[in-house]
Amino acid sequence: MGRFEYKNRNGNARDVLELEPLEGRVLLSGDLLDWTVITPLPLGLDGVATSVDENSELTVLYLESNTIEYTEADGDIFKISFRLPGTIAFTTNSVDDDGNVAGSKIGIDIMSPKATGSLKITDTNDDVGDGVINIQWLNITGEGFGSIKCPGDIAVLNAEGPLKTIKVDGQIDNAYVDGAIKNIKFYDDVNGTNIIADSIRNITAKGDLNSANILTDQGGVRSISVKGDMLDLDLDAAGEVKTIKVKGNLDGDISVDTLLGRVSAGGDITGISWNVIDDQNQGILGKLKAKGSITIVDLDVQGSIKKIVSGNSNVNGLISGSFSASGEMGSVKVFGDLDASLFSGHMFKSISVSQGDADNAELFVFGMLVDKGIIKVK
Ligand SMILES: [Ca+2]
Ligand SMILES: [Ca+2]
Repeated sequence: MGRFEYKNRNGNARDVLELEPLEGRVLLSGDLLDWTVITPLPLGLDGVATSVDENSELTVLYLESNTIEYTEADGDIFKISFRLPGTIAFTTNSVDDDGNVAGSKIGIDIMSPKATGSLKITDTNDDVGDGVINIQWLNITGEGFGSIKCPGDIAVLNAEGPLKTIKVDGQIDNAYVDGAIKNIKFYDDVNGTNIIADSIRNITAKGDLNSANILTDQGGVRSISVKGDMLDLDLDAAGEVKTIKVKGNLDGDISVDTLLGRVSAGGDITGISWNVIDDQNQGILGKLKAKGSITIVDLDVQGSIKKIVSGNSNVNGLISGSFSASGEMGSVKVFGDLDASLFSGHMFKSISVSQGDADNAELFVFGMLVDKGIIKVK
């Protein structure tokens, strides 16, 4: 059985059985009894903690500088540097004989009184280990944080305030941010991530970004840019989503308030349910464009659809499913078959089909089936 070890903020070691310190802060990992809890001193104004207490039998690590080395079980040695006003604490399941942080799991707690500062983790040796750090949690309490750079995976990221930049080589399984996120950047393929924040400015992925659940509950998302595929997306934004740009295929469900600006894919676009919600019927789907086909079971805009394009003069791309605008349906351009049911509460502006036919298409205005004669089939 493990034990809890802790240190007061003032640096005085306390008896391990006393769980109520007179002052200061105690870190406990209650559900992981075999973990050693390391609580370094708060940093001075120069960002440097000052002392190492050797007098205690407790395994307590005090930071001598704003950088520590962390050795992972697979041999990786990471340099963890931070720059911030505030305090940082490391919790790990192992500390070696020299008092260095080691192990296969690490948890990081940051107490940040200002929304600035940075945490940067770098692999110091490419020849040992897999280069991936395995962070169990990154908790940020306080008014927010600046930038985080992590060559690996973060199981849980919790932040009480806004975050400026998060860059990860691996993935974040769960991010709960009680504030806005400015930038999230994934450098490798991601398969499974939950991100909940007030709003997000930019999400970029250098590879695939699959099985992403993205929820913004106070605002929207300005841009999502994915170099690979974005499959099994669940995007729910309480505000505008201006741009979604996917180089490969895009598949998933999308629900936004008032505006879905431009959505484009270099391959196919598929989905079950897409919604632009606006009680005033003033919502807008700006442009939906796939180089391949667009198949959405039910796309519903409370407002107008400006433009839908599938395929191009070199690639056939059909449109199928149900596309509904309570207002005007602008331009629908299909380089392939138009197999969809199109609904408009106002009027259709232009529908053109080339490289295919409209034999299976249906048009409805005010819920009434209307003649397909307005479709220009070339
Ligand atoms: Ca390494
Ligand atoms: Ca590793």
